[in-house]
Amino acid sequence: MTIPRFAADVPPATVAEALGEAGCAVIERLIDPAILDRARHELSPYLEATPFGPDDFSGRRTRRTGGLIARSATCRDLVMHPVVRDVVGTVLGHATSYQLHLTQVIAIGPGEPAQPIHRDQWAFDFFPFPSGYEVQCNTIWAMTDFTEANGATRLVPGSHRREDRLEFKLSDTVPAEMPAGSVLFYTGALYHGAGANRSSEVRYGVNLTYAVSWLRQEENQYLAVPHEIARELPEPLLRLMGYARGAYALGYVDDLRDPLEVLLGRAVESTTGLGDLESALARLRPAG
Ligand SMILES: O=C(O)CCC(=O)C(=O)O
Ligand SMILES: [Fe+2]
Repeated sequence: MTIPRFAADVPPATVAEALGEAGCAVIERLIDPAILDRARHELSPYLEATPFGPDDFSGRRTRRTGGLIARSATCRDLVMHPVVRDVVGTVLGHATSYQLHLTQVIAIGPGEPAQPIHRDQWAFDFFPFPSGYEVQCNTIWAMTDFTEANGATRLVPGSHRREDRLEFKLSDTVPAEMPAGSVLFYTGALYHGAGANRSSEVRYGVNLTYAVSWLRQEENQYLAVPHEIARELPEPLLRLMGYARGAYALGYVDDLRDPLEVLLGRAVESTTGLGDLESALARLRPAG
C-alpha cells in the first residue's frame, strides 16, 4: 500500500476516507510555505533554546519545542485550519468531541538515526483500543521539504488495522516525502517513526495532534499557555485546547461550571456534550 496523496483542493471527505483505508494521507502544498517560515520566525528564540532529546525515542539530535499556542500566533491558525478540522472531525466523529493533544516543532538534526517505529496511541499507557476505533488523529506540517535523506516521517500504510505491539523494520516503511507547506495526516494506530537525517540540514516539522476528549492530553494546555494569553484567544480555539467539557461532564469545575466560564470570568454558551447525549437518547427511545 502507498501513501494516498492529494492536491490542496481535495475535498476533506476524500482525505478522511483515505485515512480510513491507509491510516495516513498527504495533502501537498496545502498552505504557502511562507506561513510556516513566519511560524519559525516567531518561534526562533524558543527553537534555539530547546535542548536535544534525552533518549533514543525523543532523539538525541532532535529538538522538540512545544507550547506553540502561547508562542506563535501563526501556529494557532494551523491548529484551527478548516481542512484539518474537517478531516479530524470525521476521523474522530464517533466521539462526542475531540481536543488538541499536543503542539510541537520537531527539528531533526543531521546525524540523527531513525526513531523506533511505534503507534502514537501507545502514549495512553499501551491501552489496547479496539481495532478500527481511532482515538487520535495527527498532523505534521512540513516547514522544510521532507525528503528521505533529511528524515521524512516513515510510515507503514495500512498498519492501523494490524495487531498491537508489532515490531517493524525500516524496510517495511515508506518515507512521507513532501514539499514545504504540505501536511501529513496519520491516525493514532498507524505504525510510523521519524526518519534518519543523513543530510547536512535540519528537518523542521510542526506536529499538531488531536485526540478524543475523554482521554488525557499529552501536552497540558492549561499550564503551557499562560492564562493572560489564553483569555485573549478566540473561544473555538480555547474549546479545542480543552476549555470545554469532554463528553457530558469531563473537566467541569466545582458546581458543574464550564471551564471556559471559569477562565474568562463570565457566562459562556454551554460546551457540554449534552446536545449529543440528548440526540443519542432520542435514538434509543421506543418508536411511537
Ligand atoms: O517527526 C516525525 O517525523 C515523527 C515523530 C514521531 O513520530 C513522534 O515523535 O512520535
Ligand atoms: Fe510518533
